Amino acid sequence: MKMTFRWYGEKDSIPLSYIRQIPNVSGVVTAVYEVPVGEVWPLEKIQHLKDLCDKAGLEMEVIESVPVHEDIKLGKPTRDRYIANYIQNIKNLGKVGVKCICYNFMPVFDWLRTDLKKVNDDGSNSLCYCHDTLMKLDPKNLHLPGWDESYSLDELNALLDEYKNVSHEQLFDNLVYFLKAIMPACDETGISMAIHPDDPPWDMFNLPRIITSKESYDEMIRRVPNIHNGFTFCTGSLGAGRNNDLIDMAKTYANRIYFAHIRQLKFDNELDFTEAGHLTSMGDLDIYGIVKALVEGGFKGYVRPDHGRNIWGEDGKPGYGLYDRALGAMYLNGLFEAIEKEKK
Ligand code: DNO
Repeated sequence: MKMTFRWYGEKDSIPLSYIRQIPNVSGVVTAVYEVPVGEVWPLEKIQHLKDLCDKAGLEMEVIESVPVHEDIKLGKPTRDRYIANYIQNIKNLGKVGVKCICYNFMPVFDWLRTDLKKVNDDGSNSLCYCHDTLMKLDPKNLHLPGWDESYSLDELNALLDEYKNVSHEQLFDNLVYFLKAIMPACDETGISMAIHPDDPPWDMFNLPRIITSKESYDEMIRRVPNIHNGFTFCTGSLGAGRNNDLIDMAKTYANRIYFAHIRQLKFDNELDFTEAGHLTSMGDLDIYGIVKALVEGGFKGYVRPDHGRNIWGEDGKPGYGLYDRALGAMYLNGLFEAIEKEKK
């Protein structure tokens, strides 16, 4: 396992020098942010990021994310141009030693939360999800906390209309089409693709969501068995699906999980949740059991502590402050060390 930490590039308020001081963190997970979705990332920009990481003594082996253009998800005739760009991105990233690309296939929206600063009993604050609140929102006039409003309302409306005719099966077919097209570039560069699950793992605003469960994992591997087709195992995303058995999934797919996002949830009721500190006893996910299942299954991927709370007066980027994620990294370091030693 390699412990990593997400870094939002030069605009991140957390400098690489601080990340370097978190014990056992060997590298950062980052991306080129200023290029529009679907376009090719200039090699100079990638190289610049890599140079910054090198200088800080950190690896840059994981990219999160190379986003997938909506035309690819919609299966539009224009998708082939965007897939060609994606392939070029894979090749360019391969040139600087990237080994893993995290991406998602969620239509229109990425992760969704309704409150980014819910105050906890201990005075820290967390991201949380309240289903009723979300359902009361009008998707056509949406201003969601934490969601970068990269679409104008008109664009958003047009996009939502286009998805009206896309079923779950079609969306899955479009994912398979995309994966089959990019696998040769992955074979050539050795880069593994790691799909991030849908967060939360159910349909949103009538938009289909397809990476939600063990069945989705089975289907992905069945349809694209290439070894470079794998997963970002995000415990918080999958864990919100109350029926998902994360320990079983971790054990079964340990060799296909190239990247693990590990975080904790506290269930508020059947659908709602609040993000909690990483420790098993702070929430409803058995973080110890999950790490044990990964280790015992032979997991050799990258790990990062996922969303942290804001603690110690920090007012960090929602989910991505320094302190609680650093504590999370240390907790996970301890779990991995103990379980790996026991295994030996
Ligand atoms: C949220 C993140 C996601 C993730 C993308 C991957 O905190 O885990 O935004 O980066 O879904 O493509």
